[in-house]
Amino acid sequence: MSYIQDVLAQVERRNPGEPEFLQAAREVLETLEPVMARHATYQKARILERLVEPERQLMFRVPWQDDAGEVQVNRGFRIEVSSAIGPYKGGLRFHPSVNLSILKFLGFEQVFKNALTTLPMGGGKGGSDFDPKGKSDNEVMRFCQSFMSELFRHIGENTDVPAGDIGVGGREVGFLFGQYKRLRNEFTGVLTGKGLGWGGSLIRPEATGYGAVYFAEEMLKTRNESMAGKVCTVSGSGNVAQYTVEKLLQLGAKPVSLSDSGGTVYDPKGLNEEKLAWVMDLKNVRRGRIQEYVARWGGEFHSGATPWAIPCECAFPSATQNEITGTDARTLLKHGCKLISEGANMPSTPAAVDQFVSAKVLYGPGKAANAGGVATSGLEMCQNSMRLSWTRDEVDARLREIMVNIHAVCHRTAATYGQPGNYVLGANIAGFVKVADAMLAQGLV
Ligand code: NDP
Ligand code: 2IT
Repeated sequence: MSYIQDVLAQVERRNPGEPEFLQAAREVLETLEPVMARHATYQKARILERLVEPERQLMFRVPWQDDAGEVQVNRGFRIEVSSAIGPYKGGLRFHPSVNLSILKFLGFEQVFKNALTTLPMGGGKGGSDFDPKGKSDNEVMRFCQSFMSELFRHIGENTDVPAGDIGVGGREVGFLFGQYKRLRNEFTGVLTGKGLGWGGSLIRPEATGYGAVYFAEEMLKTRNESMAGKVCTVSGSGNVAQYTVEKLLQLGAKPVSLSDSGGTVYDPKGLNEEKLAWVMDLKNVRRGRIQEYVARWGGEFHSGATPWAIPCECAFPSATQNEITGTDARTLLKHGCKLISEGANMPSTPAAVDQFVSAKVLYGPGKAANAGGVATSGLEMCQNSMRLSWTRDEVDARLREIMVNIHAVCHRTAATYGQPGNYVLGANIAGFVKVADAMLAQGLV
């Protein structure tokens, strides 16, 4: 068995019952064969064995009281995977499916993604199995206060800087920040995704979706094409999906779908600014279901379905992990889909990734394509440190430049390692080398 397969076998033995973490570890490690072969020092220093073991994993009880006065108990987590190139950085996810495996996969991916941004951020992830759906604002506040009453002792602006992810948006970051400030008696940039009036950055809400489209544009340029006129499917209808649609519209593309856990809306006429504004109100204010779109704007609702059976030229998975199966990938390719830019983290199953890579379509894996969100979090940290705020145009220009650079480094690295156009290989190797070299320089830690 090869060295990498040995390491993976050990990861499998030591992390039973963690399928998502094993999937992420396998996906990264298997593309590192050529770099391990060229740099014997990485193997000697056991860089891979160290990276698959988070520096620290925190699990804690989160008791809170619901509006009926009943006591509820959830589980809280923070997985601090690597501080090799900066403070731990990564989002918090509140969703009933959250468990150790999901957060370890997200934290592991985050390490390489953050390295690709070129900003000084290590990797981590956290969250809870708390479900914000159907909860009152007061219940969400009490939960966030209880969650932060334990988390505060482990984080800090130079230690670990959480942000949002699924189920954690501006409302939750506000409640979390308020409780941190109260417990520590200090106003610092300990969280990103803050409100604009209290330390947030312009463009942070837009950044992940905008970034995924900027990355797509760069991939298309390698084939002398542009987004204009392209029919695009988008999954999800939360933060990432909404701003993906906004940027697609700005570039003259035609987004035709959105989804949530109830199913998919297909609008063959395409979304427009007015329809998107209505969706933003539905999802961010009224907190309703995407199915309601059809009654207001027409189109079809495909109950319980994902958007991947809808013919498209470009696909933007922006909901959750493993939302594109091998069968979905086959259908997408059969319909002529030539670009997939992942706004979500690990939305394609290994079978889907294999098909995209062997079909040589433009496939931008999440750790590259959705890095705009955390990159702009890095820009928020930078503004907080300087006690300054940049303009919208300035932050957007920096985000754009970062995405262009991530594309360039992934593209170049793939070519250097003999697989031009393979962004999976390019992203994994480029992210890994930066972290591995920092680990070598810092000794055995
Ligand atoms: P939101 O909570 O704002 O939206 C999530 C969307 O995905 C909702 O429409 C939700 O539907 C849907 N969804 C979530 N889980 C499932 C599921 N198990 N099955 C079907 N649909 C589901 O989250 P974000 O938009 O922030 O995150 C979306 C993805 O992007 C995630 O993979 C996240 O990790 C990734 N990401 C987010 C970044 C950010 O800055 N926010 C940065 C980089 C990546 P429903 O409401 O019905 O659950
Ligand atoms: O997956 C991700 O990159 C995020 N959820 C954003 C993390 C961050 O710290 O902004």
